[in-house]
Amino acid sequence: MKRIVSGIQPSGTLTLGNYIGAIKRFVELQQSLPDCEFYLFVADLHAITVPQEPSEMRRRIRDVAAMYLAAGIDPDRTVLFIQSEVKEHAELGYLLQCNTYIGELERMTQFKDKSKKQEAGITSALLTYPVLMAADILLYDADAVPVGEDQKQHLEICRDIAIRFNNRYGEFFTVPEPLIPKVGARIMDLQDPARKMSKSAESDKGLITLYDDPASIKRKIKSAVTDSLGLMNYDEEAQPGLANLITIYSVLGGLSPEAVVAKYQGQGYAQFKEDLGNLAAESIGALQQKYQEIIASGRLDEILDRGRDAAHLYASRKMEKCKRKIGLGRIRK
Ligand code: AQP
Repeated sequence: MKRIVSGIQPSGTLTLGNYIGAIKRFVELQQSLPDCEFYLFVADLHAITVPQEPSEMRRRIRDVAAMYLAAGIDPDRTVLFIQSEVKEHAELGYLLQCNTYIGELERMTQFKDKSKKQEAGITSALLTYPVLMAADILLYDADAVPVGEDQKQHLEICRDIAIRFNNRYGEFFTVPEPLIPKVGARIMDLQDPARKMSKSAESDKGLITLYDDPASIKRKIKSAVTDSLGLMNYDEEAQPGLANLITIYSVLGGLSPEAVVAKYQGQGYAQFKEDLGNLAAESIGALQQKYQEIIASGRLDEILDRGRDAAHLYASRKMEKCKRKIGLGRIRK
């Protein structure tokens, strides 16, 4: 049976970018692929590669798990768990580090970007982040990993690590394929369309969070940077701000970008922005309502306990075999 694995870090307040590029996509895959198994986790070990306030992060871990369920993840079809509760992630991460080169990690765009932003010391874990991500995926023999465009490079290094390990020790890890959506793989910052919308951004002006109220959502879309051409086109090069808004409309409204352009052809941007503001406020409002229901239901811990146990069962078996392949441990006489 094919297996699909993905995760999100509780490193900030979830954004519309996380929803469109990852969460919504995962829900759609779960609905459209009844023959696949799904593993989904809250990547708290990844989040601490940069400084986090402990109490804030503990709250966010629950929030991310609840938001997955609010978006439509079915806990009976998906193993939903917290990464740090399955110790094999860190354990395999170390073993894979022994098969990864510093040079290839230093080339990672996200490492370069994040280390530039850090004022204080850059942790070694920020550099080895992609190796832990490879462990998250290879531990469960994932066939496919749904991610946004920004994670494509990390998935390529995961594939390289798996192939290298298999060449050295014999076929062992499944080499995963990235599943990147055609539309919505990279939602950009509303104030700076050259930068992706990121939950750890310094200012929240250019990002819509999944906890924003309707008035803020509409205001942020109204003040989103576009251009002075006044022409309704889907052109990411010449009109990146507008193209980003068209992408958001397209995904939330279930229309192709071309259909959105046709719908607003000949009109100024104001009407389009107003309608998009309403659409986004409605979509996020519905998500928030479901989120409140999940929190109120008191089911979250039971779902996460069940997920942890199922993930651990799979991961511990894989880990034991992996150690044997490498030659760790003793021969029993
Ligand atoms: N702007 C985006 N557009 C589309 N997809 C996105 N993703 C993130 N931002 C966008 C996808 O969301 C998932 C979550 O990734 P993550 O939490 O592991 O880390 P990230 O990719 O680094 O996400 P952020 O929001 O930018 O977090 P910070 O600020 O902490 O680095 C991934 O599938 C990602 O592709």
